[in-house]
Amino acid sequence: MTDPNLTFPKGFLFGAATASYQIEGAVTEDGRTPSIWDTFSHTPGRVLGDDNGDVAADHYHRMRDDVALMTQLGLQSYRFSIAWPRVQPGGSGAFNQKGIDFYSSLVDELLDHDIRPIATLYHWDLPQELEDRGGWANRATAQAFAPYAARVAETLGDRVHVWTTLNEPWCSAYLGYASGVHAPGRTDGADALAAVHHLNLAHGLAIQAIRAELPSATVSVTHNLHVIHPADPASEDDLDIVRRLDALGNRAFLGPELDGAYPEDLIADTAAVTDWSFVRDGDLETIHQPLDLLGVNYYTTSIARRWDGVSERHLDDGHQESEHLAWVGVDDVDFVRPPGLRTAMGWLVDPAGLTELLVRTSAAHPGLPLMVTENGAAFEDTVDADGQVRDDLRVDYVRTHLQAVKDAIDAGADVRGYQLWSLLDNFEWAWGYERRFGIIRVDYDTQERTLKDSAKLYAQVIRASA
Ligand code: IFM
Repeated sequence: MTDPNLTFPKGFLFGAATASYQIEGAVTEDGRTPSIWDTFSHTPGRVLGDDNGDVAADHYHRMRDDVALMTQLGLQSYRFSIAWPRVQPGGSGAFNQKGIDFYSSLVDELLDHDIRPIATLYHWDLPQELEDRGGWANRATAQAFAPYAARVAETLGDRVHVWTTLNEPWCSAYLGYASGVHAPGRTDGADALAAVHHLNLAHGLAIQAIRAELPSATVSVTHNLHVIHPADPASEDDLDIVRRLDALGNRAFLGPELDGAYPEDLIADTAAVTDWSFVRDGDLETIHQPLDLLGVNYYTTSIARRWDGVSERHLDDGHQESEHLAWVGVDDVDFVRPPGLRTAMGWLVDPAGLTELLVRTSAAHPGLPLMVTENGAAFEDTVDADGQVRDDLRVDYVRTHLQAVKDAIDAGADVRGYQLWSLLDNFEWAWGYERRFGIIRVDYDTQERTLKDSAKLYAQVIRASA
């Protein structure tokens, strides 16, 4: 049963989210060329079980059936990403009409079913050729992003309800170039900070390109904003660690994008790693584009303290362990593991953190609407003898996090929608197919889809709120 109080303001968009490499498969079809994730996942030892996205949830071939499932759930929006190497093989030069046609058909299919398309231009599948020329550590990658964005905007046009430039550039920069647990698997702090800047620059250039094509488009970016609390709120040391993590994790992106400047403390904290000379005159003006919406991805909260150099230390902030720290320059961080329910990712379940994040972000940026562009949980699902997936833990997770969104709205946050992660079980990056986030189960042997109980609960909430 849904809680009768769990109703949302008129116009609030309930949807679900996915990403190209995680669901599409068909990696060599119709002109698509390899991305950094094809290379990474085909490198032995990089992904759990040496899984890869070659087939994934086979969405490329099952797109219409998947849209039918969205319709069955009553989804009002669908957040998907566009694979750059499908649309522009190699990341520069000629565009690939067949790749473009796939996304064009998807958008039409969604609109035919009254589902609003929310399109993300970059959800981590960088064309391999661009990585071969330096990847996000190279300014040229940001410059290459603009013509790609322009072409997609021109083609999909005003059929797209919300445009998102980047998904979680924190992961692209720090997991890809510092800790190396994501593609391209590099481990150099200076490269990671250069990647932060070039991702920000790509965002600004893409917004300009979209607006040049579609002056009235709704444009946004999505961040996995971090909620990090000090282990001891009275400890200056712990508070300072949290400030440094916040600078790297949140303000390194929101600073230039929303306020037109990198935080001074970030530049000072990382002075031993880089002099930030990759920031050129005019870049901050390019990055600082007006936004219509800010996408917020939320899964968990963290607790951090300054490591005393003696006691047992945890470097696992919820992503895969690496001997190289994702948090560039915060060499004395210790992530504390408080008791409490954790998901299969090891992430603490903390719905109050979502309320806190939405209220805080909305208050800090008045006039900028927010959308929860991802929220969800991996749990170890089982299929019962009758074929049903009774994913009670995910049901609770979804219910309590929807309540958390409602609490944030009631406390004054301007939140316009909720895109549940994820529509389907999919390729969970370095964890392969081992971690299942879907509200729809995918049997990877047969590609059969089964609505889990969480999907049924979500459909009820949507119906009750409509
Ligand atoms: O699967 C990912 C997604 O691609 C980006 N945000 C977090 C999800 C769960 O880890």
